[in-house]
Amino acid sequence: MKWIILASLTISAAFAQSPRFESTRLFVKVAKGAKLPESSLIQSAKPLFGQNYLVKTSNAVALENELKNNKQVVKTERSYYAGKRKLPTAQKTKSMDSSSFFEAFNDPKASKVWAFRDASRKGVSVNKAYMDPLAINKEEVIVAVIDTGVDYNHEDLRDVMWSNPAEIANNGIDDDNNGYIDDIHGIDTINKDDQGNASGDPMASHAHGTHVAGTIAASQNNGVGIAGIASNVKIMAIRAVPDSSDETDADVVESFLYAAKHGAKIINCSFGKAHNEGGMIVNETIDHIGQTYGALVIAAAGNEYRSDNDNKPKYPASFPSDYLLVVASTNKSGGLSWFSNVGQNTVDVAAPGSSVYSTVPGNGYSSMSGTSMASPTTAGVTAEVLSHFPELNPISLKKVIMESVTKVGRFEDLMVSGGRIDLYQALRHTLNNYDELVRNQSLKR
Ligand SMILES: [Ca+2]
Ligand SMILES: [Ca+2]
Ligand SMILES: [Ca+2]
Repeated sequence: MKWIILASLTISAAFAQSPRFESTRLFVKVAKGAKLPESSLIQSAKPLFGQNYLVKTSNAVALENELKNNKQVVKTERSYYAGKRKLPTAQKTKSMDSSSFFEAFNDPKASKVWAFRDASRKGVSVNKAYMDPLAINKEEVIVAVIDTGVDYNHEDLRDVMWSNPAEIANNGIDDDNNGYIDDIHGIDTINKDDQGNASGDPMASHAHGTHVAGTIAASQNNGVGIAGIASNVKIMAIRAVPDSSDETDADVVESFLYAAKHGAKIINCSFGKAHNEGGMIVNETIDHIGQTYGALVIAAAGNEYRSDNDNKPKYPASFPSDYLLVVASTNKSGGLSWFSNVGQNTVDVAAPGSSVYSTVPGNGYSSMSGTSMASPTTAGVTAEVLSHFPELNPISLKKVIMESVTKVGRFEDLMVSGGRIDLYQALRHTLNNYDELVRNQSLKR
């Protein structure tokens, strides 16, 4: 499910049933040096990372039982569904008082993105950062949007889409031999071929993912639409969240691995579920891609009306990985959005997520609310910082975002950093502490 405000309406229904899992897929972790055991129940197996496999099977429960006492097998995990939820609808956008603050961009609708305002006006200082830029060359950063797909033909997104350099479009061939045919802008893990491979076309099935992508990276200064927060980002689109919001653990793991292996340094997760059946494979995957590929995962805290994630964990937001930055939502007044979850120990920062104006499919624009929108606001800020300082590893990057927040008194007990992120301050903070940050990174290795 996506973390959108309407989600809370159906939450009790989701808990009423016992959790559903995929009957034809099972995670299997074998002992070091061991091979995957042979079994008539195993149809095929895909190595994931370390000793982890995703196995295609005729019967996941029977295979689970068969492997239970096998000494070569460390553990098995089922691939659970998130549970069906209702999706958000676009809201009417009130006209904004855009005349009273300066604009860094010529995009006609950029003034509707209130997060661009200075901290004193409860935004994250995007305008200020661009009006007073650091004299540093910016490198391109790939940001993966794991969501409902992205309208990669949108007028304000088509120029910022990532393209797989080794793949030739529309020839029906997996040119780069990565297991996906014609994966130009990303993959669609929901539409699978007969062999169970994800399709190569992540076109949007719902407005959610397109909205998330625009917040991060919509083309700046092209005289059209809005401006994204980051200036040198390519969006990798990964469709893993169905319109019924019922994503599976296996698709989430596959999405993380695809994103990291193809160069995404920031991965936005505006989705999650309010239950976990004890599995840790998603957390292990986040650790793996952080350590091996230098990727930082940014996740929405969830929208269960101030529910405390410390006591009622949400996933992936509440996993313990150090490579996870978890985001609550703020409104135009600077306070916590009415729907946003909190967590003194498990939610890291807050960012604008109420009435966020961004791109929707078909060259459209609209407002949406949710921690789903606060997460990409943070992904955009984080990507812009990484563009300036590409040597930062994910741990340092998370640290500077958290240390440079604008403190909000009431947030002290609600999240780790106690404040709202700020692009201008994050860039200055990184510049001022750069030597120390990079030195500490090298000591860690
Ligand atoms: Ca391919
Ligand atoms: Ca091809
Ligand atoms: Ca634009």
